Amino acid sequence: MDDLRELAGGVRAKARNSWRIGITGPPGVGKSTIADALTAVIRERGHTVAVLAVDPSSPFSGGALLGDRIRMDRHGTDPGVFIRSMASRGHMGGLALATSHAALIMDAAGFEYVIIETVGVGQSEIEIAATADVALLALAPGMGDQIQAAKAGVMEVADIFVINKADHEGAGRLAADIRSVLHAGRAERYGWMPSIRRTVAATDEGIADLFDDIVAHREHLSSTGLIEVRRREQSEHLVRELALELVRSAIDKFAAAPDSALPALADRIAANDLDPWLGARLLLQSVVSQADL
Ligand SMILES: Nc1nc2c(ncn2[C@@H]2O[C@H](COP(=O)(O)OP(=O)(O)OP(=O)(O)O)[C@@H](O)[C@H]2O)c(=O)[nH]1
Ligand SMILES: [Mg+2]
Repeated sequence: MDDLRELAGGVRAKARNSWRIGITGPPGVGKSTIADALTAVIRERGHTVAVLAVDPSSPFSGGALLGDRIRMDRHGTDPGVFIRSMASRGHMGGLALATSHAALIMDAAGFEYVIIETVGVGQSEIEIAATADVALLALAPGMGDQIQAAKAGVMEVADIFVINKADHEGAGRLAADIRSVLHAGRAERYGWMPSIRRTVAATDEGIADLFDDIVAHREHLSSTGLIEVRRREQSEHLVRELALELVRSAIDKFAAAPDSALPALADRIAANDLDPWLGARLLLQSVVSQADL
């Protein structure tokens, strides 16, 4: 990821031309299948596309890579398609940095669309929405209760709800559940009422309509000028993540130094001689004053 950071630094001055489509959702809901089908539609419409599958839970790129490769096989020889899987756990800055750096490079390489798939665990759904120009939340029938329960945060950041596996029973009920949650809260995002689209990604059904939704959302952001607001918020998110990363690595460096004051601080905390919060403040002060930021 350090290489990625360096590489991304080199392309930063260039204007952004690509449109970032984030796809998130629970494991197995069909995100990779949607990405694959969407790639086919985007190619049919004459655009190039890069697909990044990010696995926030795995430090290895083994299994996910293989799975995604297999499913994306129909685009394997197409020079207008670029496909990569990456793992973000244990890497510098996690998902937000990994994806925004990778997306920046894809942009510089001239891809018109960049699809970023992340499995919805922990904070990753919010992260992906903060990085993407359009955030797709994929769900499948039978997950209605899950929506009611814990997904409020994610519901708020989705621009398009994709009800995939609409060939399974319960798609109508799920759509109704989503609608009721949307109506209960402040649903509009950047002046856009999230659309709800049913798909059977495995047979490409509904995917062309899904792309039309993506285009309509894009036109909305462009014509209202709200894209500028969104991009600024993306930058704000990114710079905060970067700052956190700088602090984290400065702390690591501080702790690893041979003359580190950390063991002495820890001894005092262990002996109840120092409040841990005060210790943390002292640590932060020392780190920031000494750090080569
Ligand atoms: N019946 C049905 N099956 C589907 C549909 N879309 C995908 N599948 C199947 O669902 C399974 C999971 O699909 P994936 O695309 O790998 O799902 P994913 O969300 O990317 O999974 P993770 O990346 O592991 O979280 C595969 O066996 C797909 O063939 C659909 O619309 N209908
Ligand atoms: Mg997948």
